[in-house]
Amino acid sequence: CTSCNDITGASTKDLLNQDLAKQVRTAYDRIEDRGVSACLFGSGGTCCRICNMGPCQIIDGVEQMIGICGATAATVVARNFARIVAAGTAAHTDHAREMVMGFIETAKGKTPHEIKDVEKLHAMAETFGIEIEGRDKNEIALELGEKALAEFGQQQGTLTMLKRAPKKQQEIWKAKGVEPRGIDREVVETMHRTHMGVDQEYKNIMKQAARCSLADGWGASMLSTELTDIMFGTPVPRRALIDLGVLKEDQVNVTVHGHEPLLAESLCMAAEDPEILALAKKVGAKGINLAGVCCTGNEILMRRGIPVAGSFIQQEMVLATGAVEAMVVDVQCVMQSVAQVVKGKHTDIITTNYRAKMPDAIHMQFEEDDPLGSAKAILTHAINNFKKRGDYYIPKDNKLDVVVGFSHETINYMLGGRFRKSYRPLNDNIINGRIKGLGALVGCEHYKYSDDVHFKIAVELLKNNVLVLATGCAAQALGRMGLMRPEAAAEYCGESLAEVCETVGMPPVLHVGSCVDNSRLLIALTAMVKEGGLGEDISELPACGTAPLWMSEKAVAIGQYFVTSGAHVIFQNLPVTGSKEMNEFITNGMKEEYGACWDYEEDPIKLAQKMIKAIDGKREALGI
Ligand code: BF8
Ligand code: SF4
Repeated sequence: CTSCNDITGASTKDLLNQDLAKQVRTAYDRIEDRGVSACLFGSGGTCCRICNMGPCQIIDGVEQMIGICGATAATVVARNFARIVAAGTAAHTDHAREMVMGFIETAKGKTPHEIKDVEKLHAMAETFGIEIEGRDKNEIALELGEKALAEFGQQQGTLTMLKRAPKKQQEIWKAKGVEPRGIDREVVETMHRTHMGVDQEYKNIMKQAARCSLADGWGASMLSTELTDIMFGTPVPRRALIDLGVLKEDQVNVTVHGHEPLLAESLCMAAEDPEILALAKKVGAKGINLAGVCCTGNEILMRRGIPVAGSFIQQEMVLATGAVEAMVVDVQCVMQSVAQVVKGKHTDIITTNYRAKMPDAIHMQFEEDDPLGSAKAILTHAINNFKKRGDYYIPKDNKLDVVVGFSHETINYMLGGRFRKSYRPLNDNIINGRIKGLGALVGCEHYKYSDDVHFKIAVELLKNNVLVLATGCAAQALGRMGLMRPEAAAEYCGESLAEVCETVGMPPVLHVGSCVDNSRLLIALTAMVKEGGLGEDISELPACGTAPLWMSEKAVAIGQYFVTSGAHVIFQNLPVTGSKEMNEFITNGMKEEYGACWDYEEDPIKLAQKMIKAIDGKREALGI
């Protein structure tokens, strides 16, 4: 397949060269088969199918090519963009809601989980104005959980965690009228305002897109990260392995794919259960090998050091090995093709969430009131498949060492030292120029571009002494390419950044977590502002973000909340180019409103250079 020329991942190449994988049709084949290039109206954001007078394809500046209803290119592009943000926010919101509800059940003692991080519980209680003196951790957690849950359905006021942002940022949001009132409300209002014949002023639509995205970043995603940390533990640095080679020949391989860690954590606990282990031994397996895929993979990698078998573009490859007894999935980023890849193999795809079913998969509902029971039933099913395993191929040599677990607390601790947790040393290193700035590499992967885009961007940044923070599938891609080993600092960094990494003993690319964990970056950036010396809000920091290979609507919601929070963001493309006005607003006008704007650049090296230029600009403005 021609697009395979763009595959640089050694494990994927190795696997696709095996006879057993040649019978499998993957996304690489489907891209080639389609033979049609992307629709220009769709790519430019000017296809409107919001009402049944359309679909209308709009051409900017051509009178005959406005919508039947009169909608202009700017209106259509803004509406489509806002709906992407709403869908991305909805995905994070539903995920977060599940985590908060699981947290409440845990506080009530109704799950096998417990409140692990009491320090963080107390910090969150303080943010929410909850009394902690003389109270039991579960009592505090219950009140926190209920207050957090109320933020989803809240109709008036503002979200509690907005006050964690730098003061100046909060004032900007207040002045612009974009403080979210309630998490669900902003998603619903965005959908309403982009219905036919409602909001038809593109800047006003974009104002709601900003408010909705803040409900994601400083609302849903942040609640999810914080409460998940309190319940399952805040990540600390640990060594682990990544890539297809983590599958094991002599064990029952169960891959966990999706997003919500309630399922994955329960599977981790069930996999240690003596009864389950005895069952595995009975079928001749040496044990159960749990491995993650996509963001669920990131969650259990960060907190438990469970290996990651593959990222988004590797989900079909994981199954094409023929060595997986079951792939257990919940929500988001699961390709429907996975059920087809396993046809004729012993592997089962097990869906577990009533929201997300799939033809040719088995559904075993994950019961929230009996998580361990559900997890054991799923593992028992997988164990029973072990003896049916036929031909398989594991690219054994393809597994890389990674050091992961860089939560905001870890960065604070590692750079500040055991007795003086602080961002001071990081700020000082930026001020003295050893670290030029921070580059966030986040988001997905897809098949349109070569799969070493993340690597190329990261290497260019590191060479120029920009420290890289990564989340999502981008983080997994960088791990697979060897950039999460401490030794990589000497190999790839400019001299002064290498020195800092070597002194601290950290890799030059820090794995910060899953996609909801981009909220950790908001907290880290805020901590840097509060530490002093780098300006008064996020827009003054020498930092820049990118989600080059964005695939999911969630990535756009993330980009939008970073821009609205003052961070400059560059993607490889965005569906806004069909309207000159919207294009100008997104790449320039937003800067006047929020202190930052979007940009795009297809070429990875040029993209990295744009990031460096943005960082240099901030340094110059700060006079450092
Ligand atoms: O939330 S990075 S492909 S797995 S959307 Fe999906 Fe993109 Fe991966 Fe995680 Ni995030
Ligand atoms: Fe066409 Fe307007 Fe209907 Fe969109 S809302 S499909 S532009 S008529």
